[in-house]
Amino acid sequence: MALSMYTKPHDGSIKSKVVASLGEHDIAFLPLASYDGAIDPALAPILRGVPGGDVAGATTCAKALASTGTYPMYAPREQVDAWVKWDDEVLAPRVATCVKMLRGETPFVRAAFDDAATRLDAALAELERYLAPRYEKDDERFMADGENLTLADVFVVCSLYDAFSCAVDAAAKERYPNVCRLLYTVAASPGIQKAIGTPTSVDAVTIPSSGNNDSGAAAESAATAAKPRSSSRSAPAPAATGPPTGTPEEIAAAEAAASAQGLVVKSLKDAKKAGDATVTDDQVKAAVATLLELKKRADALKGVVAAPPKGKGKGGGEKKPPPAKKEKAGNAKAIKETGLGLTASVEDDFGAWYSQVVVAGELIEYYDISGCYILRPWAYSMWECIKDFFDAEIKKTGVENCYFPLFVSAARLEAEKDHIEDFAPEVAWVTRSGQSDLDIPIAVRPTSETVMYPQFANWIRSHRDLPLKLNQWCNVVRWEFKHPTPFIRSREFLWQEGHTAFTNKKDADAEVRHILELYRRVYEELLAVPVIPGVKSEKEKFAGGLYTTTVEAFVPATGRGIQGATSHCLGQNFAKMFDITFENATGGRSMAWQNSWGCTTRTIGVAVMVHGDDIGLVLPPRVAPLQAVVITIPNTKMSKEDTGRMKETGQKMTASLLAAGMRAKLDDRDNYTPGWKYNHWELKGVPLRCEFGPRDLEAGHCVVVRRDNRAKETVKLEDLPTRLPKLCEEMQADMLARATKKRNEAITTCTSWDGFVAALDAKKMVLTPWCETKESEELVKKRSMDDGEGGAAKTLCIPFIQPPLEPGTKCFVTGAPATTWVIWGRSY
Ligand code: 87F
Repeated sequence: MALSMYTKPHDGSIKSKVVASLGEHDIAFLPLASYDGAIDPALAPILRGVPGGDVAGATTCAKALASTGTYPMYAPREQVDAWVKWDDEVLAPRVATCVKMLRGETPFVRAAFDDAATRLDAALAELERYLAPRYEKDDERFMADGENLTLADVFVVCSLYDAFSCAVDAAAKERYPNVCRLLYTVAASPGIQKAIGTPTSVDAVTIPSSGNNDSGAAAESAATAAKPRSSSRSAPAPAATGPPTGTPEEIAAAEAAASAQGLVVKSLKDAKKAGDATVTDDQVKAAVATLLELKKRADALKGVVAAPPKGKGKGGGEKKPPPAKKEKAGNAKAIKETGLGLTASVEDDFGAWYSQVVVAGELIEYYDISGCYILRPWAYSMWECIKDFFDAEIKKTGVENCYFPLFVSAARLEAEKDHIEDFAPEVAWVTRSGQSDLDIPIAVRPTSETVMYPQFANWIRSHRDLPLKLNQWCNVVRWEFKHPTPFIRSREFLWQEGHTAFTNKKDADAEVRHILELYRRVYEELLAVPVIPGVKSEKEKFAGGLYTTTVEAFVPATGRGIQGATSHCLGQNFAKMFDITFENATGGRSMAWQNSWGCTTRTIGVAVMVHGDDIGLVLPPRVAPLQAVVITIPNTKMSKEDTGRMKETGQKMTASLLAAGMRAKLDDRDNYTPGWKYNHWELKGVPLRCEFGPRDLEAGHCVVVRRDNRAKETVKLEDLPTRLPKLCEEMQADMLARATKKRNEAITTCTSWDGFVAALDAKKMVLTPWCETKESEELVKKRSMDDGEGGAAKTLCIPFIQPPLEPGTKCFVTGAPATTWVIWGRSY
C-alpha cells in the first residue's frame, strides 16, 4: 500500500503515524487508502499520494519547513519525484516484506522471504552505486548531508531505518558504506532522531524456521541483505541491540578504553598469579570494577540492552533471548590472539583497528563535535618533529614565518570566485555572537590565499620586493561531509601553508619542486613512508592554480592511495585577481608568479596506517616522541639494596641515552607490572624497549627489543648510547624498506582495460599509458565504479619518474595515442 506524507502541526486528528518532527511541523505517514481528502492540502500539503508519483505540494511543504529556519530544503522537483518513486516502488516494499516476516507480523514464508531479501540486497546495492559517486564529488551534495534534507530523503531513510534495525546484518555496513552514510547523516537530524531513534544494524539475522522451510541451504547462500549468520533458526530474531546512543567515534573510544583497562586487569592478575606481592586484592578488585564500568559505558553507547528476563520481554515471552552475540565471541578471540588490547586487527577490520589504535596509542581523544579531534601530546610531539625539520629547511631558502587571522570576510573569501566556488560548501561561517546575529557573517579560513594576497598586493611594488616567501603554521577548518577519520580527514586540522611570489615562472617552478622534495623527505626520511612524487591531472589539480605537484602515499591494508602533500604553481591567476603587480627591472609593470604549498597533520595518520600492527602503533624512530624506554623489572626476592641499585642504574642508563641525543625515558613505576608496561609502550609504538631485570643488573647489560620486528639483543650498559642510536637508524631504514617493498608490489601495469578493475579489487594501484583527457578520466571513474566493488578509481598522479613510453602506445581506456604514464587508484 502506498503511503502519503504530509506536514502540519500534528493535532492527532488524523489517524496516522508521526515519524519525524521538523521545527513545528510533524511528518507523518498516512495510509493512502485512508486519505479521504479531508486534509486541506494548503494546510497539510501532500507530498505524495497520487498513484504515479506526483509530488504535488512538495514545494509548499519544503517552504513550510524551510520557514522554521532549520532545514533549507530545496531540490529539483523531478529529483524529489524520482527519489520518492524509487522508495515507493523498489525499496519500501522489499523492506516491508522482510521486516514483517522477521517480526512475526506476517507468516514466515521461506520462498517469499528469500525473494524479498535478495531483492532488498539488490536495492541497497543499487542505492550504493547511486550514492557513491555523489558522495565522492563534493559538488553534488543535494541531499543526505543532514543540512540539505528533502522530505524525500526522510522517506528513504525511514525505509532504510527499518531495514537496518531488523533485516540487514552488520556486514552490510561494509558492503554499503554510502547507504549507511545516508542513513546516519539524515538520521543525525535531531528531529528525525527524536522520532525514529538512532539507526543501528543487527549483528545477525536469524531466519525463523517455518512449515514450508525446506530450503535452508538455499536461504543461506542467497545473496541477501538479510544474510543469515546464526545457526539458530528457531525463532524470529529480536534485535540484539537497541539504538546506539553514541557516535561511532564515541563507541570506538569507549571500547578502546575498556580494552585498555582489560589489559590492566589481566596484567594485575598475571602478576598476582606469578607471586608478585606488590599487587593487592583490593587493587585487582578496583581494576575489575573500573573495567565493568567502562564496559557498561561502551555497551550503553552501542545500545546493547540487557536481555529481558524470561517471559517478560516485549513479545510476551514467546521469543527466545538473543543468541550469544557473534561479534562478542569474535572480539574475545582477537583479544586472546593479540593479548594486547586492540580488539580489531589490521587485516580483518582496518577501520575499527585504526579507530582503536589512535586512541589506545594515546594519539587522539575523541571530541563531541564530529570530525574534530584532540591531538594528545604523543601526536603533537610527532607533529613537532615534522615541523622542526620542515621549518628549518624552508628557512634555509629564505622563507619567513608569519601569522594571518583565522577569520575571513565574505568579500575577501569570494574575491577569487573560480577558486572558491568548488569549495564553498565546506566553508564554515560565524553568524552570531552571544544572542545577536552578526551584521555580516564571517568565514573561518579553509586556506589563506584570499586572506594573504590583498596584502601581497600592497607589499609588492617593485621587483626588489621579490621574491616574497611567507609561511604560516596554523589551523584551518573545512566542513567536510565525507566520513571523518582522525588525522586523515578532519574538520579542523593543523598544517603549514606557504605562499610565495616571484618575478618569473622559472623561479616559481624551481621552488614548487624544491618544496615537493622536502615533502618527499618528510614522508620517506622522517615517517619511513614511501611516496610517489608527480603532477596532478587537470581534473585533480587545485582549480585556482596553474599546476599541482603532489607526493602520493599508499596504504597497503586498504589498497588506497592517499595524497600526502601538495605544492602548487598558481601561475598568475591570483596575481590577476588581487592585482599583485610590480615594476620590473626595465621600468614596466609585470604580474607576479605565485606558488602555494601545504602539508598537514594527515602525515601522522598515514604513518600510523602504513606501519601499525595488531599490537598497536609502530612509530618511526625519527618522529617517535620517545625512542627508547628503559623498564626496570624488580622482583619480590630482591634485597632492598639491589632494588635501589636497579633503580639507580636504570636512571643512569636513561641519562646516558639522553646525553647521546636520544629521546628516552625510564619507566620504573612500581604500581604496574612489567607485562603491563611492555604492553603499554608497545601500544604506543616506542621503537626500542630496554628490559632490565635482576640478572641483567648483575651482568651489567640489558635486553633491547625492537618494536617493529620484536628482535631482541643483549647490549652492555656502557654500549647503550652508541648501539641504540644505530638500532634506531636500522629500524628506520627497515621500516622504509618494508613499506617500499609492499608499495612496489602493489603497483600493477595495465596497457588495456583488461585487469584494471581486478587489480583495484586486489588492493593495487595501476600504472597505465594515458591520453590525459578529462573525459577519459570521467570514463574510468564511471567504469571502475560500475564494474568493481570498492568505489571509483581516479588518477593519483603522473609520476615524475616515467617508464619509457614507446611510440605508438595507446591510452589504456580510450585507445587514443598515449601521452604519458599515470597512476590510478582508489583513494582517501
Ligand atoms: C576548502 C574550502 C575553501 C582546498 C578548500 O593546497 C577553499 C579550499 O582553496 C581551497 N580546500 N583548497 C585548496 C587549497 C590550496 C592550497 N592552499 C595553500 C594548498 C596548500 C596550501
